[in-house]
Amino acid sequence: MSEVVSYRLEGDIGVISVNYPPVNALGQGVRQGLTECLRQGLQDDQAKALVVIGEGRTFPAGADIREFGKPPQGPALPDVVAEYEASDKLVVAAIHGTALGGGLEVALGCDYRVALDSAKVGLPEVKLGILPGAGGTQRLPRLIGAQKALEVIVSGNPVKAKDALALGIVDEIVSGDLLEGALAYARKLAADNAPLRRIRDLQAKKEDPDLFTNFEKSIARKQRGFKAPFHCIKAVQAAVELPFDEGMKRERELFAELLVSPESRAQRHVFFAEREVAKVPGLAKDTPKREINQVAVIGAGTMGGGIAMNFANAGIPVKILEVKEEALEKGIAVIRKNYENTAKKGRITEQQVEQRMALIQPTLSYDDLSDVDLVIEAVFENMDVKKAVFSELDRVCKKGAILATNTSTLDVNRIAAFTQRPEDVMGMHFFSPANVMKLLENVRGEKTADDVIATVMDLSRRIGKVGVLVGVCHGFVGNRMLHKRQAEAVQLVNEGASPAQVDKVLFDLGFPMGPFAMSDLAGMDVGYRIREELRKEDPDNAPPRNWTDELVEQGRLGQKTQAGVFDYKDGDRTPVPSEQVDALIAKFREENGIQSREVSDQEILERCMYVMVNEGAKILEEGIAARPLDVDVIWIYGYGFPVYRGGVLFWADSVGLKTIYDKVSQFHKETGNDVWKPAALLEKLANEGKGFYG
Ligand code: HSC
Repeated sequence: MSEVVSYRLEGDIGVISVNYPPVNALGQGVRQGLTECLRQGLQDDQAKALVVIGEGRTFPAGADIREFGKPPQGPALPDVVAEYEASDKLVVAAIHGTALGGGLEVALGCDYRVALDSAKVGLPEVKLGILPGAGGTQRLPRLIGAQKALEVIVSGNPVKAKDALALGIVDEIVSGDLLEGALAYARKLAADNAPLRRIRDLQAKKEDPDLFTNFEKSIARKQRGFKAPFHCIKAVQAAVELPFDEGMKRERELFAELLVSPESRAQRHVFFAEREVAKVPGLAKDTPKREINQVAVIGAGTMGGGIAMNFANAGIPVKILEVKEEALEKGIAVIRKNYENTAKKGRITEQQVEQRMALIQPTLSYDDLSDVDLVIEAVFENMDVKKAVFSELDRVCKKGAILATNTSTLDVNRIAAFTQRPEDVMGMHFFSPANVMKLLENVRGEKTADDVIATVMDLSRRIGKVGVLVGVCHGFVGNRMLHKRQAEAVQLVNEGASPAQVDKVLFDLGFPMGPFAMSDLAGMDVGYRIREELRKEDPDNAPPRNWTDELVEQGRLGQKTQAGVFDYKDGDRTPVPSEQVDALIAKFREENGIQSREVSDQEILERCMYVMVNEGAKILEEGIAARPLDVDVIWIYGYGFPVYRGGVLFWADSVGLKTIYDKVSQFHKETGNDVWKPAALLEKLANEGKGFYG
């Protein structure tokens, strides 16, 4: 008998209960148990109807993803669902938590579904690069129509119980005790002699003759490079066009194709990596955490304002400090406008706008920060300015307050040394726009205390971010790799490529935009300031001047001035190649005696990507990132690296580290440039025939 699913009688209703923490995933034991308990319930003469329920935090949240790629063990989930659907006793699914993927598919095999008002249902398989493979693509369109089913399946987004009721996915909302509610509902159905409801017997309706072509068109841009959303559409189309059993066969074929696809392997890797980054090697699980109930942000500019919004969104009061009243007022007005725009799009209510604004308290005085538990500094990237801020924070903040810097490149250890409490100092590097981007690079200083790290990592999740712990070096993980790539992109242009060509190669790899469009978006002056700071602080390691410096000096700062590496038309973010910039590049080549040559797309790909892989390997060697997965999560959530390629280092494994190492060595020989000196780790792995992931 299964240990993870049990059967008992509650009065005249049989209860099948799944208990497989943490999320009742439908692993082999659960599938076996569900089948056995169903059979037991069917044989139990005292049971007039059956209820399926999950113990602990949720109804099954899907198939057990860890089983994918391993030899399948019966019973297969589609067969389990089919057996529930074939039951000649009424079965009611009682849903709480998140009935996702295979979990919802089991519920769709039941005759009726009741849900707690706090529950969510959904078919998120697409986010793992697969599709619902236990009949979800065949039953949901039959239940709610093809259009709505496409929206649920192709987005993969969870649906709240109340909306699921409106759609017809659930039949009844229960508040209070779910089991009691489900038993009462099942008894009523039995008493009323309610019919069995087998979704397979319904006809799926297509409301619009061009539904599938139009739907495909509507997602083409957003889902560029992904395979699963398009397979999901094909599967739903089969539900409309084929009899149920043939549709199931089609679903199975499409599922099988996706399961072995590199895209799905990468997306599943990201699913686990995203969770793994929270577990910091060497940091005990039970490390105590400091309480964070009141936060402050220094600087009400774009970054500071965005950072403050994260806390207000999570219901945490946040003070925001500026030295000049005008700047403070402007910053607060921008935050309000951002919220109002979100409300206009219907994503939050007017009431939420006011609630969040009420949590943001402007101040002009450092003395107001004496009671805060955490301060995040988001001022100008300049050591002298940081010194002034941290000296003030050290003076006013209470003992035990965490002092964080949002610096993207400066030395956190030096910043910590401006205080008498370096153990309380660490970096919290938000990515722009800070209220949107999910990544938070949390930078551990030499002296940062363990409980400070544990607190900040936990807080990252509380405010909806993916926090990755990194060590101190110039640019940390993300920007350190990025700067190497940007420099290589510029060098490729110096040699003969055009900015548009370089951008296209990286766009085609799956980046949301190329290196030059990206610097135009961020503002060309950002990189310029960093380079200038480096030229002052560390001239030996600073990059030589190039045509991009000249662009900035001519006032071409990027999108904000409608001119950067590319030109921009008013209100249009499309980069247009600029003759003025081409002339500047030609002048630069001439002045430096460079003979322009044809640069192939393959060379662009190799140089822009391999330089990052090599730098990533150095970062691992130095312990700046603990694991390859930390680097990958940073690139996915901070820079839009395509999820379906799994991250820069996961992608490198798919190319083969020997191939990359050979090229890196060749570039090193040809250029003598230190950046191409092969990382010892890369060399070792390549020689052993291994990848970053073994
Ligand atoms: C699926 O269902 C395919 C089907 O269509 C069937 C196909 C059958 C085909 C057969 C053909 C013959 N599996 O996120 P958290 C772990 S695909 C294994 O921190 P939260 C997670 O790794 C699945 N493990 O919690 C973590 O482990 P750790 C569709 C899973 O409260 C722990 O649980 N379903 C797992 O923030 C806690 O997770 C999904 O995609 C799973 N399915 O969020 C749902 N789900 O502690 C994926 C979680 O060791 N899951 N874990 O780090 C989620 O979205 C979130 O985990 C929840 C909970 C919202 C459920």
